[in-house]
Formats: sequence, structure tokens, C-alpha cells
Amino acid sequence: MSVHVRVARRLAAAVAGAAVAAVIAGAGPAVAHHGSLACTDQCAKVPLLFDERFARSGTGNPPGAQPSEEWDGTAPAPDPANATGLADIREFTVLPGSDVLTVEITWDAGVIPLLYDLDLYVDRKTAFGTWQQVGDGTNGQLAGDGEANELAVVQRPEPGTYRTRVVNWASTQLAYHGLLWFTPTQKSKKATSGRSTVDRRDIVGGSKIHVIYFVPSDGQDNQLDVNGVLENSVASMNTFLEGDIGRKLRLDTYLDGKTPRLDVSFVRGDLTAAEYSGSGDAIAAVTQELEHRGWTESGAVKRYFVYYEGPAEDSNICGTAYLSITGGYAQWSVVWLGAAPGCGARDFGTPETGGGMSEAIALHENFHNEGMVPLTAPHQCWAFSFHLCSAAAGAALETLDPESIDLLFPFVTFPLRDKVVDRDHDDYYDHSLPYRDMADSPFWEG
Ligand SMILES: [Ca+2]
Ligand SMILES: [Ca+2]
Ligand SMILES: [Ca+2]
Repeated sequence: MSVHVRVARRLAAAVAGAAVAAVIAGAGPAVAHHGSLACTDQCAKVPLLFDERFARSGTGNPPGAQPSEEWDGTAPAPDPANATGLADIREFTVLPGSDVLTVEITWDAGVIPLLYDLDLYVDRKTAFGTWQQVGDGTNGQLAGDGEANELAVVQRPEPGTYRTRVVNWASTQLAYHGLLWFTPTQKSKKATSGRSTVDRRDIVGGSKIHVIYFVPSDGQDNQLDVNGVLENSVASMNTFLEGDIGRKLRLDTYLDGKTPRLDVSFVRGDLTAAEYSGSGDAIAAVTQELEHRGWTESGAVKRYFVYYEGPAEDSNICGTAYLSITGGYAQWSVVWLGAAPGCGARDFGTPETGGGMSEAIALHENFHNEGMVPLTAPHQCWAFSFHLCSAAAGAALETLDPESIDLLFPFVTFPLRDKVVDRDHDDYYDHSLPYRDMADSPFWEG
């Protein structure tokens, strides 16, 4: 990889900042420079995270997937000139039946993050017994600038013998942790309606939710926009909301004959999955592209739910949303369908089964777009701003935190059907405190 690209990616990573905390991106990529209302003035980028400490049964490898693999490795001594060719190598097998192979390494940047630049390569063994590189993650990390992780995406991996190669570009930190996982080939379901690449003409007024199925240029098109999966998924969110708070989100619909159906748009991205995740700020890369391509309705009247066929910049980011810290309406939220298996991003619900893990992610992000949870909320989670938890400032989160059933807990825990919107109604929904209330959102029906 050229120095130029390394520097560019390092700058992108610097703008993204720390992924595990809410990032105030006042001068970052979230600020539009072409008239968009997606995130005016100041906004925060807020991730919903996976951490196995908070995981519940039902999270893990999706049905039919080749099992994921984890390992601990030790990188060789630093080799900035790439002269020795040394690497920490681990072989593994790819079985038939996977659409995507994703590999990630993470490591400790050190107490004083200075030199911690490791790089990741993925090779496939050819019929001649030689190794061919099929993926890489080679962002720069230096002096606190850049997350201590690398992620590689291999689309439609041919079955066979593979290896990961971890090269020490310039790191005094040698120990790393590896994770690789597979997205199984999806069984194609019969299309329920025709595909649309544009926002169809609205048939109801008012503020509403618009769904976009976004596939990177090299990604597998699983037709979630036309096979009923996303339509059912969004319907199950409203089933949950009706049961919990007696409200429903207003959805962007169109007339299919005489039947109103969810208006889902299909967008094929300009970049590869590796390019979006390698940008170091995947939500900015995706949403800036969408804005340039004309997805620019006001955030006060249209909110975009993006279902993205690939991972974010870190495997443990299940969803990401923007949040306006000045009280306006942010517009963009993304469910990373290729996130690590523990996120459950493909655990879709239906009105019959109730909301699954995927809906717990999407609805959580929707509330962030509305400014939830304000920093003034009594159960504000100080280690993970704009979320709720019971831990006091500076304290670690308990795995049995009573707030873990709340929709706005900072880690994925339960499927949506087992969640609640604002436990005790004292933080963000139908509360009696003098600050913004999600109950007053213009996005509710009726
Ligand atoms: Ca690196
Ligand atoms: Ca529409
Ligand atoms: Ca509460």
C-alpha cells in the first residue's frame, strides 16, 4: 500500500476518533458542506456495541454459517522497511457456502499509544501451492492516531486453504487477538414486489421513516429490499412499539396496486466493503455518498434507516447513528449487517415472531437520531454518552445492569421483543422532566 493511501486513511481514522465512545464530530465528516440537513452544526456519532460480557443466548453464528474462529497471536519484531518478510501466520479452512469472510485483528495500543501499527493480510492457497493475497487491512496507527484494529473483507471466498498474515509495520505492541467469521449464502426468497432505486412518491404526509438497502460495489445482493425481510422487520418494530407504548412510527409507503407497502430503496455503493470499512469512518463514507447521490430530504421530515451489507470500521460496532447535540434532527442510522456474529444484525423479526436483535439495533439508532438520550437524563451512562446505564460516573458497567433491558443500553443484549422503551418513563419517553421527550416526536403516527 502506498504511503499516500496510508496517510489518507490515517487522517480518516483521526476524524473518526475513538469508536468506543461517542464522538463529538463538530468539524468532522458529519458536517455537511453541500446543503444537507443530515447533521447540521454539531453532531455526535454514536455506536451501538457488541461485548460478549453482555451477550445473551441467541447471539453468535447465524444459522447455517461456518463457525467463527478466534485466536491470540504474537506479531514479529517491528519491520518498518518491510525488509524481513516476517509475519505471524495462521492457516484456516474455508468451507463451501459462505458469501463473505471477514477477518479482524485487535490489539492494545499501549498505555501511552505511540508505535502500534500492525497490518493484516489474508491469502488463499492456489492450485499450484502458492499464496495469493485476497484481502487486507492496512490502516496507519501512530501516536494515538488510528484505532488499534485492522479489518479485512473477502467477498464470495472460494472454498480452500487460507491464512492470515499479521505484519508488524511499526509496533512495540506484539500481542494481538484475531477473529474471523462467515456470512452464510442466503437462501433466495421470492420477491414480493419490484425493486426501486429511488424514493417512490410518498402517499402519506408528515415525518416518516424511509428504508434503504445498501450493498457495496462488491457485496452480495441478498434482495432484502424485495424479499419481504426488511418490510417484515420494520413492521415488527411497530408491533413492539404498539405493545410497549401504544404508538407506531410513521413509515414511508407506496401503493402496490391498491395495497400500501413499505417503500424500500435499493442502492449499490460506489466503493467496496473493504473501502468503506477501511475508511476508518464507515457511516460517514456511506452517508456522504448517499447525500451526494441525492438523498437529501430534511431530517425533520424523513429519517433514513440504512441496512448495509458489510461491517463498520470495527467488528463490534453493530449499528451507528448520528445525533444532533444542538437539539435538531439527525437523519442517518446504519445497521451493519456484516458486523461480528454477536451483534445479531441479521436476526430479523416479523410481526408474528416479534422484533429480534436486528430490530433492537435499528430502533435504538432511530432514537439517537431524535437526540435520545439527552445528557440531562437521570440514568445517563457516562462511559457511553447518550445511552442509559446504572453505573455511576467512572464505574464499570455491571453485566446485570437493570438498564440492560432498556432500548438505549449501550450494548446489544436482548432482542427487541424483550426490551422496553424507557424503563419507568423517567429518562427519555413520556417523562416529566424539563427537556426533550421522545413522546413528542413528529415521527409517531396519529
Ligand atoms: Ca496498521
Ligand atoms: Ca417514498
Ligand atoms: Ca428510565
